[in-house]
Amino acid sequence: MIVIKLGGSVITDKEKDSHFNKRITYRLAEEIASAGKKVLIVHGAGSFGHPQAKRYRLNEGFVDKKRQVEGISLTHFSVRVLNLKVMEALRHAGIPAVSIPPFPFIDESFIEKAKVAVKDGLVPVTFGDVVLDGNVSIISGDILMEIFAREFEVERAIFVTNVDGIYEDPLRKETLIRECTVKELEKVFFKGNAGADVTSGMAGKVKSIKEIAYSGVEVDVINGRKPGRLKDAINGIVAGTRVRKNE
Ligand code: IP8
Repeated sequence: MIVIKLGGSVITDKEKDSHFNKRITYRLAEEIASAGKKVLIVHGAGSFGHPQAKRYRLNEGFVDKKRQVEGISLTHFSVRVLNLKVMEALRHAGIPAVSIPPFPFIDESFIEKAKVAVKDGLVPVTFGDVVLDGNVSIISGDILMEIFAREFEVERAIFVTNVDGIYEDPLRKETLIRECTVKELEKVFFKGNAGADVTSGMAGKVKSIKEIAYSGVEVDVINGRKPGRLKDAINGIVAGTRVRKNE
C-alpha cells in the first residue's frame, strides 16, 4: 500500500484565497488511477485553510474564543469544500474514494474507519483540518501521513509538492537531494517558509518525513506540477528526493 499526500501548494493556488487548481488535481488523480496500486490519500489545505486559520489564530489555541468560533466554522467549511473538489477529481478518474475527515478530533475510531474502508476495497481520503482536541488546533496533512504510515502496512509515502524535492538550500537548484538516508537528512537545516502557512511549510514536512522514514517506510518528495512524476513515484521510480527508510 502507498500513502500519498497531495500538497495544498499543488492542488490550490496559495496566492489566491480558496483557489482550486482543477486541471492539475484532475491530472494527479488520473496518474494515481493509472498506476493501479492500492493507495491511501491525504491532502493539504492550501488557500482553503491556511489564510483562514491564520486570520483567526487557530494554531495558537483559544486566545479569543468568541471570535475564533466563527474561524473554526469557516476553516472547517472551507477545507471541506476543497475536499469535495478533490473527491470529484478522484471519482472522475475512477477511484472509489471516500472521505474520512479528522474533525472534530482524531481517536482510534479514525483509523478503524479507514481500515474498514480499505477492507471493503475503498480508498480513504483525509485532509488537514482544524481540530478540537480539548483546545483548538490545526492538524496538518503531514501528521495524518505519519498516522497512516504507522497504522497501515505501507511500502512508500509520497509527498506531492510544488518543488522538485528537498533542497539543502531552496535558493540553489543544484542542492536538490536526490537520495539520502534519514540520518543524512538530520544534518540538513531547514528554514521555515511560505508566509501564509500555519503548519511550518517544508520545515514541518521534513519533520514528518523523518518520523515516517524512522518508522521503516521509504519516503519520496516530488513535484506534482510536472506530469508523470506521481505515476513514476507510485511505480517506484525516483522522481524527486527519496529518503531511504531506517533499517
Ligand atoms: O496544508 C493544514 O493542513 P496542511 C490544515 O496539510 C489547515 O498543512 C486547516 C490549515
